[in-house]
Amino acid sequence: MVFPRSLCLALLLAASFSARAADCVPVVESAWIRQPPMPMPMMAGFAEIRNPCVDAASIVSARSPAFGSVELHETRKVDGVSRMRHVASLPLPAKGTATLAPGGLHLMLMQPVAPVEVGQRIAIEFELADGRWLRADFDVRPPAAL
Ligand SMILES: [Cu+2]
Repeated sequence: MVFPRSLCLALLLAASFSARAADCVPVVESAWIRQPPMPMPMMAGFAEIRNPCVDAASIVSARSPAFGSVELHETRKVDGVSRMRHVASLPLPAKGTATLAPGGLHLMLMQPVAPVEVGQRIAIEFELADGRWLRADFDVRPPAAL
């Protein structure tokens, strides 16, 4: 029995699309850590997390070998005063991007295991709700960097 060529092509395409959906992972880009202007027990990390996939995802935790504790935080102005709150999960819409930037969502990096120097690259991993992990290297930049 011979399949029409167009049917074969359709089956191949269907197979590759479903594999792509399952294998698709969000990507961490433009990742950096702002070194505090003076030695402090915590510093902030920023990045763009792009989700090129057809399925939405979310980040539920983060960790780094360079820090004892890593949390997702959001800075908000309440009555003119900047306050930070812990964020339980960070949604990554399908084909969308979540931005961690100064003044908004950020990674709070606490309990550094060693002094963090400008120019270093620090590995941070993000846990997705489905159990997969994203890994990224964060560039340490001087305090004035925006
Ligand atoms: Cu914070």
